[in-house]
Amino acid sequence: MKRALITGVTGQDGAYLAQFLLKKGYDVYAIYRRSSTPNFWRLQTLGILDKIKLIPADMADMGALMEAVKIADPDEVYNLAAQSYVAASFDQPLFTADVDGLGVTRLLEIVRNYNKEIKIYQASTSELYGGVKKMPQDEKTAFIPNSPYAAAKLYSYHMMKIYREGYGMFACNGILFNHESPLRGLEFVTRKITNAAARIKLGLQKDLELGNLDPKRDWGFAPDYVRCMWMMLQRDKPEDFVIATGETHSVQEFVDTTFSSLKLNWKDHVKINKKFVRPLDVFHLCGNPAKARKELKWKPQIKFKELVKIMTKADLDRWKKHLKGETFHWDAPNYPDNINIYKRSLDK
Ligand code: NAP
Ligand code: F7E
Repeated sequence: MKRALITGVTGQDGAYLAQFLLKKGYDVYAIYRRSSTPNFWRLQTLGILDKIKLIPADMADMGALMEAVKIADPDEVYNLAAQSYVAASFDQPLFTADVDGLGVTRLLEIVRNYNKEIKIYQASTSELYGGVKKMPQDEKTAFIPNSPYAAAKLYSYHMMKIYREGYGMFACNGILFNHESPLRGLEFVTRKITNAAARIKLGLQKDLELGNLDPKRDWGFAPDYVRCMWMMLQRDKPEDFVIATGETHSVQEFVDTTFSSLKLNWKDHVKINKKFVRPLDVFHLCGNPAKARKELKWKPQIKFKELVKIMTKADLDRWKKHLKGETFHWDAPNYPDNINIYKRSLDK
């Protein structure tokens, strides 16, 4: 049985990837952050919390990370942990650099010392192309990061390449364009829109405040993208891949498509609030996934319109059930009793 170690398992991608690997028969280990309020709602929603072996660790804590790698003794490591919210990276640039940048070097050093045969996937990002004018962007496009988040991810992108070329390690960057789902965090623009539109439709909310409506993104569906992470590690040769749909749409188009699908006029509800405008934004992203299509035989199954439909329906259904008195995992964050959290004192 293959063993995988996932960092960032409580996030959108981590949850879908864990589900995917469990279905493939993997023994799934994962690190999670010990916080005052547990954050297992995605794993609970997918019904897989009790199937994952959880190890408390933080990307900033080298010792705990080292212990996690030893306990998991993995064939594959998927590094998805990050301070992933671009806007927050302007408020916390040093923390972002530590976790998203240095955290990757910590992991690489640990793997290099422990077992150089372990394959590592790094969650790189289309944000590396922040200021690029050329469309579409591919693996050969030069990077122009436009945020502390992107700068930290650019550092880790290069560290992956340096360890691959310098030490012969199987280290790959997946340069993933935006990908969304009903499990997307509520502060990201897509989920903020579908959640608010559903609430407005049901009379639970009146308005939705957004920042800049002009930026364009290449939005795909998260489950399609985690499949690709795995595919990258099944090859004989480690390489970096752009993962995208090849289509681009503005924030305003996302708003319009969502509200129209609920028979609402977005102009009656959307207000602009400068609070959500970033010091420096990224205006036009569109990826060219030709290399992934050719070499991994990967292609996205869900594109823009279907994505909006899936997310809007999930939020509408949830709020309808909420109105009937149903509760959800994310309403009641508790550490359930029946999960496999590794305890040093007991297990050693
Ligand atoms: P997400 O939902 O924000 O999840 C981030 C995960 O990282 C969470 O599990 C979080 O734990 C964990 N984390 C944060 N800081 C940590 C730390 N110091 N130590 C250990 N864990 C930490 O992000 P996502 O959308 O799933 O994205 C996954 C990865 O892909 C991220 O690295 C992101 O930067 C990158 N990426 C995402 C996209 C996208 O469109 N989704 C595109 C390109 C790249 P808590 O639950 O405790 O906060
Ligand atoms: O913003 C604009 C905002 O926060 C998209 C992360 O997963 O994808 C994500 O980063 C656009 C930006 O995602 C609001 O200014 C307008 O131009 O949903 P977002 P992001 O910044 O593209 C990349 C690939 C990652 O790697 C990241 O980890 O929407 N926008 N008004 C707004 N954005 C937010 N969040 N909230 C607004 O009210």
